[in-house]
Amino acid sequence: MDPDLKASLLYGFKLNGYVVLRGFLPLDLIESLHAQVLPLLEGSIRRLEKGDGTELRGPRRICIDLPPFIKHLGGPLEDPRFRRNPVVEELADAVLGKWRYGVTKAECPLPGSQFMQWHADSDDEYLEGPVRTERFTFNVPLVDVNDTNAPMEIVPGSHRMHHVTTFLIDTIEQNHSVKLLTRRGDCILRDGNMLHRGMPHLAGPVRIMLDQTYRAVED
Ligand SMILES: O=C(O)CCC(=O)C(=O)O
Repeated sequence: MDPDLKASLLYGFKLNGYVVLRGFLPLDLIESLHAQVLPLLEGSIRRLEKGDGTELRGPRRICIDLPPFIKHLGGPLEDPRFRRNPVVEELADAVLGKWRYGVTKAECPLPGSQFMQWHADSDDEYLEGPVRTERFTFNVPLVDVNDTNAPMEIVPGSHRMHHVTTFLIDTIEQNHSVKLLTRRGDCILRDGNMLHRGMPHLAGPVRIMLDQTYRAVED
């Protein structure tokens, strides 16, 4: 990767806890990923309609665990530009040092889904150590994301503290949050410890967003 671009991306990531990579993946790849995930989502919706809520992260928020499908279907979801993107992995090396692959999911808030609670993707064990980037998430939105179809909202800089009293965020005078509005091909890299939440889906296509996470490996 160009060293100036790398330095700029790493600086943005360190400062804010995230960077948006504009026009990072080609449209034909995004379209083929969407064509592969849509029938999986339709299956999940049918299961939900029959009363199976096991894929729900919240009301009308489906989260599909992709590896079992990738194992059997292969296809675009196996494309190294998503699963093992060399630019993403070069940045993961710089941020995490030694790492392993984490989850591979599709986050799909359906029409009618509401605000999630603010949260960080960290567990109790993380709270016992120093604040550090332990989860590095590569997000690939498969549709254009605007104000109405459930953008992710984040609090820049919030990756630099532990989150144990997150509920207090609703008591402060102003929260300088940012909605991540993206066009197809734009991707996001974020520190899992940064506060974020899904916003309501009010109109437009279902917001399908892929996650490929990387986890730091402690020596
Ligand atoms: O779907 C979203 O916008 C939020 C996803 C989320 O909260 C997460 O990946 O932890």
